[in-house]
Amino acid sequence: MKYNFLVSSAVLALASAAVAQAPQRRSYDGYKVVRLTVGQDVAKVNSIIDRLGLTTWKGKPRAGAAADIVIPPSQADAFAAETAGMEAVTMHEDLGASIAQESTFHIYAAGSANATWFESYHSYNDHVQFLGDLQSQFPEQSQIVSSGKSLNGKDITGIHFWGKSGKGKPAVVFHGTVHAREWISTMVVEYVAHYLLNNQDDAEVEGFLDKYDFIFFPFVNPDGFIYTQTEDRMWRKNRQSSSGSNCLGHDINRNWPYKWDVSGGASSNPCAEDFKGESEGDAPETEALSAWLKSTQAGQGVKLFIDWHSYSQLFMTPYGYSCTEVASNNEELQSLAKGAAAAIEKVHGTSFEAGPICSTIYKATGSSVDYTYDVVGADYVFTAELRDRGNYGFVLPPEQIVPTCEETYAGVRYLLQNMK
Ligand code: 0X9
Ligand code: ZN
Repeated sequence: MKYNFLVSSAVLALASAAVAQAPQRRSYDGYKVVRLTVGQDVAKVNSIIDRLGLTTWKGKPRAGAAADIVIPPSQADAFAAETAGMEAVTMHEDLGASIAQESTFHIYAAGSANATWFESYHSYNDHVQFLGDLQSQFPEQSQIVSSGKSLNGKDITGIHFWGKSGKGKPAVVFHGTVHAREWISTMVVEYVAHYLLNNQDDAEVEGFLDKYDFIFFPFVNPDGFIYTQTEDRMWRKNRQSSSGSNCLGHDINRNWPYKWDVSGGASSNPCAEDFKGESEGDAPETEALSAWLKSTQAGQGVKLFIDWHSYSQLFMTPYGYSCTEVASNNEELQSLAKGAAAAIEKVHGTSFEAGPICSTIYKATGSSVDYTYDVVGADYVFTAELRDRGNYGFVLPPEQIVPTCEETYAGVRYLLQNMK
């Protein structure tokens, strides 16, 4: 059974009286999302974006790249006129309609943490219930953990699981939903947990669980995620205020206390999507997670860390803060990233590019990967941008959740098979 989380209150009432109606979110009805080929016209594209007051999904336009631009109905004609003759493809004809379709969640019956979960997106409360249910299906081999509290006091909930050999082994740590709107990352982290726990009769999976502990946090940014379901589907940051500004939100992936001050990889403007925060580590989420990672490293050790994002289909390695600094085990990291990308592609033909963050996507300072690699000292550190490459972007249709999870598991499996 399904209910539309936001649009159809009648269906909602029929489906289950116990499900509260969510407040109306910001409307994106009639908004288009267009991928514009920038080429060498960076200044021109920037000027169009600024003059028409548009937003972009993947940072500022860069030469030789594409810009994914969100256009309200009121600016559609002006945008078409200004970009006449330029190469452009429409990603969403009507972003509001795409969001409505994506927000048709299956009803989750408590206690039923099975594979049908991955057929739709879900509310935050259902996610917490699902994780608890998954844990209670494996009470001897798992526990629910918290790495601390979000700004609004939500636990950063994780599931820690291990095999028959018991806990305390080197940890595989996953982070999902760092950026609130990247819903597919939540599903992927949960899928890998669900898959490993439910496939222990497979000798390979049993071997993985005998070798490592797995500690997965599907929501690094619970407040932001809730906000995408109640107020604005396109929200990215946490919900933190900054002195002297009315804009909210610190970008958790620019706030980690390492190389935070290096210029050119984050914004100092509280209104920007990549606002670094007022001081390093001032986001409660970053503060909690950085301390948690350090203490986990000091205890059982962190073998593998992956920060899951979307979209662009990239499998990346340190560093983000510098395009010239090279990770000390870079050769091995590149070989693993390339191997993971190849394994992913084999499943459904989805091709991923592999390489260091700074040269593969862009310079990013204060990011989780650089901190976890250099300060924590984890052995293998990656960040991935999941599907797609720009057909749907952040609003990935629910039909793509399962295939995305399946191929991502193949990438994870490659790493688990090949790490030393
Ligand atoms: O800008 C980012 O933080 C990441 N892209 S996203 O569209 N998902 O926001 C890329 C930065 C590299 N990733 C990490 N350093 N983890
Ligand atoms: Zn992201």
